[in-house]
Amino acid sequence: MNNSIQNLTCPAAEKLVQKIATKKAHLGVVGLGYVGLPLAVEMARKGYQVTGIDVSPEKIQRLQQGDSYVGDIPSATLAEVVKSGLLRTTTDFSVLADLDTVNICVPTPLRKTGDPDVSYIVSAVKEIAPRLHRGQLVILESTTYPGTTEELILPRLEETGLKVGQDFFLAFSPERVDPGNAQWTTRNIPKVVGGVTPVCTQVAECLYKNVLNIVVTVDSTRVAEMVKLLENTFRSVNIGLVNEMALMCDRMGINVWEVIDAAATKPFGFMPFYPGPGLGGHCIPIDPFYLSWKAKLAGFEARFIELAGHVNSHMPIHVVARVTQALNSIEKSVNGSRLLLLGIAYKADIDDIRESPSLDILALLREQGAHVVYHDPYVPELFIEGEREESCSLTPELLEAMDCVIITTAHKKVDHNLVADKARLVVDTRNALKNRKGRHIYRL
Ligand code: SAJ
Repeated sequence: MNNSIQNLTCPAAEKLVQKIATKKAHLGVVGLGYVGLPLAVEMARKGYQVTGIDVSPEKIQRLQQGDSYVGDIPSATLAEVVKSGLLRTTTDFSVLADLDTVNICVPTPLRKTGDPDVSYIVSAVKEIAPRLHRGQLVILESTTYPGTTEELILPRLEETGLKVGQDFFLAFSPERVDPGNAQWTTRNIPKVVGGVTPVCTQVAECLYKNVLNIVVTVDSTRVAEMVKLLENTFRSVNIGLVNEMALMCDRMGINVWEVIDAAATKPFGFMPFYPGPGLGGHCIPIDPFYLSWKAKLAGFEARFIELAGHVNSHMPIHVVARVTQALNSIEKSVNGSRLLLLGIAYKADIDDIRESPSLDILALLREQGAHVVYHDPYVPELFIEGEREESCSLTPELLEAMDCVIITTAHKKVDHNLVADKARLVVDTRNALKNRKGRHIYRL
């Protein structure tokens, strides 16, 4: 029981803190994806009555059967909290009227125009607002531009006549879930949170302190929103830098991988990033553009973000140029060549293909007339423009039949030495072959 929040000047806040501290609060999570479901399960495992709400009947059905669709939550763990009755899930938003706290964990993608798509947040708030009641805490967790909580959510909630910081409480807390990371989990990743008012921050802090290990409070929702964008822009810009280093080293005949490994021996002031075929995933390629979009509205051009985006999005084209160069060495054109793409997922040892640069490379090679098949042990099948494709078995015969093999994602369970032994040509965009030598091996 953790009610180390003292001197609250607001009776409704005092009451909510007491309910949280004594585990009598009924907690809610809207959006049961890779962020919301682990949070809901963590809350239930701490003994709270939790209601998870999602718009997908299929998801709710699977959850009610204790069948997890999120890799980080084993079905056994899910089944335990479902069976105990502590975690209930539904598509019915009317339950919001009975909830003391609501965490919003919905997607925040980009539109085709490159502008932020906050429609999922707006939809969630439209369900919350009419059911908002005195003493309720609402926390947005979806990654978004600074100002979203106070410009998009706050007005819609205060239209009810209830006053923030007095009747209800509103905060922002960036999600930091790293799917597949066994060391850093929802429970032990430090949780940053900032409220619209100091009381909002204190109430939100109380909730997280009773569910998670470490809570870091900041002064406002805007600071909390910006924290996440700095974290992911940091990655995007540094990946862009190292991709540009790769292009530079290629032009200068220097092995960039060796350079990075040697630089990484510096025990301070350096953090290694690695070149790759481009930027995949639903965070890093997207989050920085939420920031640059908002900065532009403030009359500021976020040049690092734009430049990193340009460099990173160019990498698939560079990979295709490497493939062309390799095929030329055996007097083959891309057109008509037989190619194997090794790895479709956007990063190693996961099955997520969202924004994967492998898909861009596949499309570019096919546009040039190549016959491309793929192998990815985590992606057994793929649908491209409605056409279903299957992952080929990685056999010596398959490798020997290819004109060139392109390693785009270096899954640990793939035998890359077999590839180097059997393939006529290899374009290795991930240094999966490490120090293997051979005239048939081309690196980024
Ligand atoms: N990538 C490189 N070179 C690198 C690192 C990554 O090319 O040195 C590529 C990856 O192949 C991938 C993309 O960038 O295509 C993104 O990779 P990522 O390692 O950043 O992984 P993500 O997208 O799963 O990012 C998540 C983020 N977590 C959240 O947003 C909550 C990010 O903040 C984490 O730092 C990251 O996981 C992580 O550390 O694994």
